[in-house]
Amino acid sequence: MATARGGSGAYERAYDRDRLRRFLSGEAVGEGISRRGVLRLLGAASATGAVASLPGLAVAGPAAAAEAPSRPDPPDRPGIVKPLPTELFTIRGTNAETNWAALRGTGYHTPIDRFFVRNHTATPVLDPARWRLTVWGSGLRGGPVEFSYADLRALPAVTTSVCLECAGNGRSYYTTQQGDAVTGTPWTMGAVGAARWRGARLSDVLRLAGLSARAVDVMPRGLDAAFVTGGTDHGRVRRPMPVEKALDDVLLAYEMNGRPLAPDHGRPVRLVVPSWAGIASVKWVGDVEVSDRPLFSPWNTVFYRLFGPGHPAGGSAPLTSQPVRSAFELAPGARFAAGRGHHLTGRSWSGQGGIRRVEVSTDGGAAWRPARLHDAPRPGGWVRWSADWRPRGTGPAQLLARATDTAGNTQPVRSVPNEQGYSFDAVVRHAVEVV
Ligand SMILES: Nc1nc2c(c(=O)[nH]1)N[C@H]1C(S)=C(S)[C@@H](COP(=O)(O)O)O[C@H]1N2
Ligand SMILES: [Mo]
Repeated sequence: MATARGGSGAYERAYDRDRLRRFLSGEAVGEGISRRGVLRLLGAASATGAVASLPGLAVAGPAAAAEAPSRPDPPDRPGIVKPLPTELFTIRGTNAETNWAALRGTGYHTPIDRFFVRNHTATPVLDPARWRLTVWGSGLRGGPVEFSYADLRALPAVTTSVCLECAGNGRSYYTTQQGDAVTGTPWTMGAVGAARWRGARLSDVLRLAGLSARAVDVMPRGLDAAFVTGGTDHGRVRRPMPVEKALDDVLLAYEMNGRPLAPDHGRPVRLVVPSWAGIASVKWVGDVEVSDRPLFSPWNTVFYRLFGPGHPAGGSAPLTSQPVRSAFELAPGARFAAGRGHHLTGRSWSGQGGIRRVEVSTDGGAAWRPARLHDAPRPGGWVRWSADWRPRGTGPAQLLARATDTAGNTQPVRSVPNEQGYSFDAVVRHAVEVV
């Protein structure tokens, strides 16, 4: 359902700016203390079990802990369940990046055997029959309410076809194309996929749980192990969103491409938050806090915001909708025979609208021509495109694709850098070899 203001990206951005201002000026939770102090506070709350002692979590918490041992992440064996053949994936720490060459000819939806996996820790293997979702917090009219897998399945089902993408997708190009120093998983452009998601509306669940008119924030939390990095225990993955977004188009998904969710993608239930950075789409969701005051977690304070010169002092508002991006369905350094006709294919997508135009350059960015679009522009989705190319001389060449979305955003030549390398939207210079 769309609320009066729901679905308005501008409203959400204004909301987040306001929330952040309140946070930084000490009006909200964590009053009078620094960002670092809030993190300590959050760490302490989860360590003392203040939250885990809620009735619903007494069941879900220990069961999840037993089923989700915190595994180390040797580079050859990340905590991912599905096979990761090298033709389909490039392993990056606990994550698996889709190889773009493996998407050629796969159709609109990314097959699950090649859908990227972004895990902060490791995939927990959860039993749908024992799983419970607990909805709780000051934004409800009453106490915590539990839902079983069967309860969710019994609610009206919604199917939606949308991209899921990591905010850090394309991060490595900050360094390789622009010379910027950034931290984080060095993805190329394969931390994105499109799937047909099916599930219950989060809005239906919130209403059944007794959503109050005072609710402002909704924070889902995963059942995977706590995320520990640099000696700090950040607790389990969780990130708040304004109640307007939660009531607008968010799903509690239990199916992906017509099958029950695979363990790596959130089995039994995950959030799907269309058009927003992937971190919003919490996997293995175990509880949802509904609050009458703004909520904070490391994932909307220290992570998933833009820091550095070129961004507001103290950092940007928490990231929400994704930028415009494009990729060729090609391996890096792919080889093409000179003097022959080649059919170049790729995809473009944006979190701010459908894709209405894609241009391709096969000479490093000097000349551009329109690509043929094979899908209609659709918010949250991507378009497949193609262009023909008959290279003449041999040697290295650069292929570029530049997309424009229905909101008028066009991919720039250079992305404004940020310390953690999010939101890379510049045109990628894809190096190939003509032989
Ligand atoms: N519980 C939990 N949810 C999570 C994550 C995680 O590590 N734990 N990673 C997030 C991030 S950063 C992304 S980009 C997406 C990735 O979803 P996928 O692995 O299904 O592709 O899940 C999000 N949800
Ligand atoms: Mo992500």
